[in-house]
Amino acid sequence: MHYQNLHIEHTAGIAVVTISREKALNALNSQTMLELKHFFEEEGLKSNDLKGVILTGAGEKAFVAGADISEFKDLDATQGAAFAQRGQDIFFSVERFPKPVIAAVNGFALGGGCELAMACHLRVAGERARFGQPEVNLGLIPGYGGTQRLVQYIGKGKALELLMTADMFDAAEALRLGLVNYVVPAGEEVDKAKELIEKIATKAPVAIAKVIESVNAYFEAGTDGFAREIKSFGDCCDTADFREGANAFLEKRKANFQGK
Ligand code: CO8
Repeated sequence: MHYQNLHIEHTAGIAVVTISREKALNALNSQTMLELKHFFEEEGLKSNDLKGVILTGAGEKAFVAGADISEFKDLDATQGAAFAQRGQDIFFSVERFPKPVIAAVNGFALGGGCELAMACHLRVAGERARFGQPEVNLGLIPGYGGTQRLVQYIGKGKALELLMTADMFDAAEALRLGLVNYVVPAGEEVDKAKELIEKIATKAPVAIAKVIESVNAYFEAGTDGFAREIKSFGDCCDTADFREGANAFLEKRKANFQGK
């Protein structure tokens, strides 16, 4: 696929995916959503050497300022629901990606932008990052999973307040609420995310994928997360990496994992 709105740079096994619509504060239009879908459902899954993905926004002002308002202002109920369904499906692909996906939040993360950051496994915020779910200002509610994932991260009471007041909050507050994992000086978001991916890359890749799958199972309607954990634990026992990890421990050496 020829990407128009994503700039993708691979360095040392890490894909830095930059959403690049700076003039519209990196708002997610349909083309950008298609490109995210292609990356997370096809291209990114094909690369065995990939250690992880970092999502960030072009420029210094915004991570992503939301879904592109100009595209959905005339939707009716059926079209709106289809729009939200498509977005949710793509964000599930991010959440279910088998390698770590980290949002490097370099500025505004509003509406669909906050929802995209929440679909990532971890979030590193720069000091200038600003978060919020302002949809009620537009007569809408979040449609890309925001009412669900905000509750998952910060709890029902505070999530309801932020969803109903549309208040923006800064990186320090996001850290206090448990929405982001780290706050770093502006400009250092991607470097911190790389450091985290490098650390995770020293672990057994199949086990990392199973951690992601098992944690996601907790939030899947109709799924018994404990049962999924048992199945995934068993799957890990069948891997060469488990033998290697256990032997390396007993032989007092560093494990050399092959991802098998
Ligand atoms: N969509 C389209 N364009 C945008 C968006 C957006 N979400 N955000 C900013 N822009 C554009 C502006 O229109 C402006 O364009 P132009 O220069 O052509 O006038 C440019 O980006 C710069 O923006 P501002 O001039 O407004 O910059 P400020 O520094 O004054 O303000 C803000 C920055 C506070 C971020 C402001 O731009 C803003 O409030 N943006 C909108 C934020 C918002 O409401 N986001 C939520 C959108 S709704 C959503 O995401 C729902 C997701 C689920 C959808 C489900 C489908 C139905």
